[in-house]
Amino acid sequence: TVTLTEAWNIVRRHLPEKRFKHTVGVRDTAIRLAKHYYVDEKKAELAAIVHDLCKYFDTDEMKQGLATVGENHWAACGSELLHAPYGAMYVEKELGIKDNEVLQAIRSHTTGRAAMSPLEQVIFVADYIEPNRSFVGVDQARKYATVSLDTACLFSLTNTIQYLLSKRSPIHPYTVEAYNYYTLKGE
Ligand code: DGI
Ligand code: FE
Ligand code: FE
Ligand code: FE
Repeated sequence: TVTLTEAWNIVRRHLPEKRFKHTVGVRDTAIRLAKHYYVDEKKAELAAIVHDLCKYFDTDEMKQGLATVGENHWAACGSELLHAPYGAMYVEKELGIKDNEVLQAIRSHTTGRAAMSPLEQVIFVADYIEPNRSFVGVDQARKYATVSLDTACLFSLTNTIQYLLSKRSPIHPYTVEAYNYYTLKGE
């Protein structure tokens, strides 16, 4: 498996400046949340560093890659979703990352999913609230992140679904399942 330093060097080569800065923000935020919620900091750091590695990969290449492992249901999706499941596949194969908890956190970082592990939640929330993010509601999301991971996830999912509805964009079933799960859990 790659060391954290090796992972950084690969990520630096793959990502443009802005996305690299975002990744630094996600790394710092993920480590902070991991400490706060007693999640493995090293796993959080590794997942954060590589989470967007495939963000600018070719859409067709990612679809084909996912289809080779039988994941054909991504065919209608764009790179904004594909980079997460494909990224998990890619870092396993190309970087030798074998830790399934880390791979799962990368896989679910965009859509979320029902019943995420604490590590998945840390990455999902860190991606949403890292310091370079500046959308309406981000301060609220940062506050919720200090309260509980479930609350922060539900807020992020609700906000994302509202945003997608306002654009008349499709909503991935995993996002809906995650929203339903954390809504029912909070009742
Ligand atoms: O890769 P990042 O920009 O750091 O963040 P991300 O992986 O969370 O991707 C965010 C983008 O993905 C944003 O444009 C919203 C979009 N997105 C999140 N959930 C869904 C979604 N798009 C669709 N179509 N469906 C979803 O469920
Ligand atoms: Fe991403
Ligand atoms: Fe995200
Ligand atoms: Fe990201």
